[in-house]
Amino acid sequence: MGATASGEHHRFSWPEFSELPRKTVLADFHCVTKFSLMGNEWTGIPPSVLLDLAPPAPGVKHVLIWAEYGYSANIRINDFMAPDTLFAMELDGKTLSPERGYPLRIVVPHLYAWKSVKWVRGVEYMIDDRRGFWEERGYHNIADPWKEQRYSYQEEPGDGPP
Ligand SMILES: Nc1nc2c(c(=O)[nH]1)N[C@H]1C(S)=C(S)[C@@H](COP(=O)(O)O)O[C@H]1N2
Ligand SMILES: [Mo]
Repeated sequence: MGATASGEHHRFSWPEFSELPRKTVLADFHCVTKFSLMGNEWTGIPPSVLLDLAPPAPGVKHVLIWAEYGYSANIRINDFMAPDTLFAMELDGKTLSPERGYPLRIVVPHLYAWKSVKWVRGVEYMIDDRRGFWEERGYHNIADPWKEQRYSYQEEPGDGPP
């Protein structure tokens, strides 16, 4: 949804979506409030596959990942397209459990874990930057754990919407 190249919303049924080509990524997980979980093996669909099927309009710089219960997270388009980002359906070779995001979650291992939205419902392409659930409540718009970008007061100009 949002700023697609065609201007149309693309919808995928679960059978359509789950037949897309999968890959597996080995990744650590960094929560802001908990210790990192190490070495999970996630299997799912790379965002590049979705970007090919539903191309964004020129000028799209961020996506909002939408979930059940109104949860959302803002992810920069280059973090979304990063090689370790995945729409995961399996963890360590097994279908995701409900607590871990069944049937679909995004994993963005190189960002703080609130960006790894569980129970994904949709992707909104954005030309104008807008905050997601935690970013609206004081968390960093970009969230690189190696730079310890936890809170929005740490943002530099251009990291988030004014
Ligand atoms: N839909 C949704 N996704 C979410 C959250 C949430 O509350 N709702 N919490 C986030 C946070 S803060 C963390 S630390 C991770 C936890 O993922 P886990 O349950 O697989 O460890 O999920 C993230 N994804
Ligand atoms: Mo978290």
